[in-house]
Parts: sequence; structure tokens; C-alpha cells
Amino acid sequence: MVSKLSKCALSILEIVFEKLKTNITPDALNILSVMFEILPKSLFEEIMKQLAYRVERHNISVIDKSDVQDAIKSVLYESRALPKTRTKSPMIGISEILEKATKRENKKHGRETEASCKSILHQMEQTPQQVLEFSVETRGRVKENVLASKQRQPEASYEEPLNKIFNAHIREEDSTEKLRAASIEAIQEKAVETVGTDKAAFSKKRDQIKASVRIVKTVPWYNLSDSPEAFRAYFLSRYEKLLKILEKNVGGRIIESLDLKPGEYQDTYVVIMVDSKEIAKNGKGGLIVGDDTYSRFKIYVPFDADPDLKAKFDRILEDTVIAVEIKSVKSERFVIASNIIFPDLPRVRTRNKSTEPTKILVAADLHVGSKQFMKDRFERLIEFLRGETKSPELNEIAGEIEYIILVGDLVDGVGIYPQQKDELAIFDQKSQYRILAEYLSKIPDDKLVIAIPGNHDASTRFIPQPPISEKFADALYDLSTVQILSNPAMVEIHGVKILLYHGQGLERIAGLFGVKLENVHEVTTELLRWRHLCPQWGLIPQAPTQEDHLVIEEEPDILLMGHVHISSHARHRGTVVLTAGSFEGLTAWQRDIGIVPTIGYFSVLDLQSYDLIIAEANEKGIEIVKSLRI
Ligand code: D5M
Ligand code: FE
Ligand code: ZN
Repeated sequence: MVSKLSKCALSILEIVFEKLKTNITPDALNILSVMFEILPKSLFEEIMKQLAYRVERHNISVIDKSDVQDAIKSVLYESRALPKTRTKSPMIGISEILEKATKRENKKHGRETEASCKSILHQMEQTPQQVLEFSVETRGRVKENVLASKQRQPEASYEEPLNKIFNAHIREEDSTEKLRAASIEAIQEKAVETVGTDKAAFSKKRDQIKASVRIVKTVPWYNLSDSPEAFRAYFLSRYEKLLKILEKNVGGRIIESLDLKPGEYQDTYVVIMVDSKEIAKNGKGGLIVGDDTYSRFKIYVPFDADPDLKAKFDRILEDTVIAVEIKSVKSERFVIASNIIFPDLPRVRTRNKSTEPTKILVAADLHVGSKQFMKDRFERLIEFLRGETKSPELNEIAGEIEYIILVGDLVDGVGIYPQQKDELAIFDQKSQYRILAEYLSKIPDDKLVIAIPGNHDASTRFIPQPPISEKFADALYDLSTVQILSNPAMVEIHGVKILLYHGQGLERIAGLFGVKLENVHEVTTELLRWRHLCPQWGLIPQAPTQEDHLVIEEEPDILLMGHVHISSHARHRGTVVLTAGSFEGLTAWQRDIGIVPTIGYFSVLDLQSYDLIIAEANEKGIEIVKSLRI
């Protein structure tokens, strides 16, 4: 079997294992050799890195096949090699993946690979699969015996720099303060630097820009641990943040499960993190299993009591935090509900608006570097921003746009999913950013570009994603007109609070609710109800950071997302929610999953009047698709 490994794979193995003075069992080597054969090189290298990390961390001196399996699972879990319809099981369908790969490879390599894959599949099935890191099950267990006690673990547990493994290009850890200072500096630079002919006018405008942007939140690079303590701290942080919001919403007292005594109740609530829900056997109600910080208990939600209750029950996702009004308590561990309250936005709220007319332009998913990057359409967009269209009306709109907000997937990246190389035109991420920077440098200097990473950018593969790595996107960092923040991030422009999130998980949430992506606006507003950008753990790669940065703590006036490649707009309790279209054409992968992208679509929103324009950049130029006041 060793002979099947090519020179390259052997040299990788040698480097890794020589350095670590580790032995490798023949069956482990066997699995690796097949993985080398059937996976793209970049994925194989990630697997080797992950393995090296495990060896280092667990002090392993002999690598067994289960170590290899774990490493493979972790890496595949991060990549798109996941089966498309993953069930609730945290296990990635590794046998499915191998099976598919075998079928594919059989065509190329003939029967030998088939035999070896089969034997490996067999071996894997013999070994009980271990629980993945960051899995739902890990979370479940952690929550069960950990949320039930209020003590946080000491912070010392955050010493494993996991990101070192998952992101070779990691930057030094920055403090939020440092980032803020840097961003203010960048904006100040705009104020002093003068370009173009009308220098005085530009510099005056830049002064205004400087005065009108405040970075409310950007997530710095983090160190990470997959220990139970890390999960515990993460979920406690989520619970506590949402409890604070719920405390304002409920019109009664909140009690802890410790104080649940049998009897009837009024104006009394428990606040739980949902573990699971199901329709009760009688079909007339729902059952929720949830935790507060003391214990796990069951809640029965009678649908006949209030027609709203069924609708509310349907909206609950796992790991959301909700308040339940208690009708009665049957036993210490069984509550009958009379109402469900979501953290949500307040019903009555004054939406912030700018005191002067100013517009933001929102675009996402440029995917520079993809064969499908719609260069011509993007050039029409830049022309529009330069006020160089044939339409005086459009040029006037462009003149009022002061901020260009790009919500992720700026470039296509490299090795983001298996077989991506077939879709790539530019194979090096640094060059992809360089080309993007070239385009962005053509935008007039009196406009500020604010950009965040998406799952294709050079940041972590988990959310939250720190700002794009400077090492890869140096060309962007060199532009004083570009400000890069994390995903998610919050800025305040002219007093208007804007939450930026790439949108990872939207496709999964839509799937859970049976909503087609064309109707994504039906689920985007749900994020505001849950006050969380992706509540159900495990839908997408998520990091158990010390603090849950995905909780929507401050009430946003505007929530901007991309990712789904479909333009949408919605409004919930005064907050505008937009998803941008894409500047990437339909890829084979997207065709497979049945996505119909709105290509070349972008939005322009006035922060004073909340007039919204949805427009399309196409071969002819810029066409306004829709105008409305939102
Ligand atoms: O996402 C491109 C499109 O693919 C977008 O509509 C979301 C969808 N997408 C992304 N990841 C997944 C997974 N894992 N399953 C199903 N659909 C997905 P992009 O991020 O640009 O590749
Ligand atoms: Fe995208
Ligand atoms: Zn994306």
C-alpha cells in the first residue's frame, strides 16, 4: 500500500512524522494513501496538518487509524465535502464521502482503488466513530452537565491556538482597541490625503466621512479551545446575553428552574436555551426540552390555548434562547406553557436616521478569481460609482453614495471546497485580492469601502471570522479608502447602526423551514427575532469563542448580508434587512443545489429617507429593478 503513495505524499509524511518522532500503523497509512489518491492536494495537506496537531496535542507516539479518521473528519467537516443534506447526526458521513469518491475515482483508476476504499470503509465501520470536535453531541453533553451550573471555568483553558492549524496564515492577535485605532487612523488618513483634481473638495468630504463612521464592533483574532470548558463558556455567554434582552421583554418575573414548585402560576417566566423540540404524541401541542443554568426540563406548549403558540413553536430553532410563560408546573421537571417570548427587537422603537442625505451601496459575493466572476458587470458598477454612466439621474445617485459596503466573499479563495480548482481562473488568493484592489482603487476617493470576509475569504473557516488576513489581502490594506472589519461587525454611519454579516447558515435555516432561497427574506427577519445570526449549533462551522459574538446585542437599524447570492429585502420592527446579489455567475456547484442567483444585483439605501433602490449591473449598464421606501 505504501507504494501507492506518490513521492510527494511520502515527503509530506516524512516531514510530519520525522519531526514528531512518531510511528504510524500500517492501516493508518493505508487510509492516508487512499485519501491522498482521492482528495485534492490542498485537502490532503490540511489533513496532514490536522494530524500533526493532534499528535502534538495528545502526545501520541503511534498514530492509529482512529487518529487518522478523526483528522480526516475534522478537515472534511470544514470543507464542502459534507453531504448536502446532513441529518441531525453530528457525524459527517465519511463513508458516504468515501463511497462517492470511490465511484468517481473508479472511473479514473480502475479496480485497485475500489478494493482499497472498500476495505477502508469496512475498517471504519468496525471502529466506533468518535464524536467530532465542535459537534452537536459535544455541545449537548456540555450543555447538559455544564449549563446546569453557573460557575465559569478559569480563562486559562483558552490556550490552544487552534486557529494555527485551521489557518496557516494567521495574524498576530489584535485587540479590538488596536483595530479600532487602526480604523480611525485609516479614516483620518482619508481626511488628509488628497487625490484628484478638486483636492479641497475631496478633503472636505473625507472630513465628513471621518466624522460619520464609528466602529461599534469588530471581532479580533481569537485563540480557541475545543475543551468542554470552552463550550460551556460559549453557551453561557449566549444565554446571559439573551437573558438580558429577554428581561426587558417579559412583563413578569423570571424564575430559575430550581424554584419550580408544582402549582398554578401567573406572570412568571423561565428562560431556557432550547435543546430539542417535537410535536407531542397527542398532536395537540409541542414539547420543548430546554436548559436554564440549573437544570434541564420539559415544557408542554398547548396549541389550542392560543393560535399564535403553534406559529411561535414552529419558529423555535435548537439553541435559541426564549422565555416561556408558565401556566402551571406539574412536577419539578415539567412545565405547561401559556406563552413563548422571543428576544426579538422591541415593538416600539425609534429607528435612527441620518440628519442629512447620504447613501450606502451594498454588494457581496464578488468571487474575484472564479471563472464565473462577472468582470463586465463589476466594471459597470465601478463606472456607475465614478458617475460615468450615460444617465444623469444615475450619476446623481452615485454622487450621493458615500459608503460601499461589501458583505463577504470578496474573492473566490483557493481550496474552499473539493474540485474548486475546476472553477478557478486565478489560483492564488493573494493575486485575487490584488485584482480586487485594482478595481476598488478606481472608486472615487471620497467614498469609503467597508468590507468583511465571507466563507471564501482569507479568514477563519469558522464564524465569527476576524478581519481578512493582511498577509493575503495586503493589496486591500494598502488602499486608504478600504476599511476591513470582521464577520460579523457593526458600524454606525451618520448615527445609523448597521450590522454586517456574510450570511453563513441562511441556506441551512431556509432548508430547515422549507423556504426556497428565492424567498430568503422569510427567514432573514427570523434572525432578528432570535437576536442571533445563526443559533442552531452545527449548521455551519462555528467557533466556541469565549463570548458569543453572533448574538445581536445592539438593536441594528439595518442588517446587511450576502452569501445566498440572491437579492432580497425585508423589514422587521423598523429594521431593514437586505441580502445582496452576486457578481459571480452560476457555478456547477450552485446549479447542483438548485440556486438561481440574482447576478449583478446590488442595493442603494439612503440613510436619511430609507429610500431603497435595487439595481442590476449588466452588459447594457445599470438598470434600476425596483425603488421603494422601506
Ligand atoms: O455560496 C454559494 C451558494 O451556495 C449560496 O447560495 C449559498 C449556498 N451554499 C453555500 N454553502 C452551502 C452548503 N454547505 N450547503 C448548501 N448550500 C450552500 P458561497 O458561499 O458563495 O459558496
Ligand atoms: Fe458567495
Ligand atoms: Zn458565501
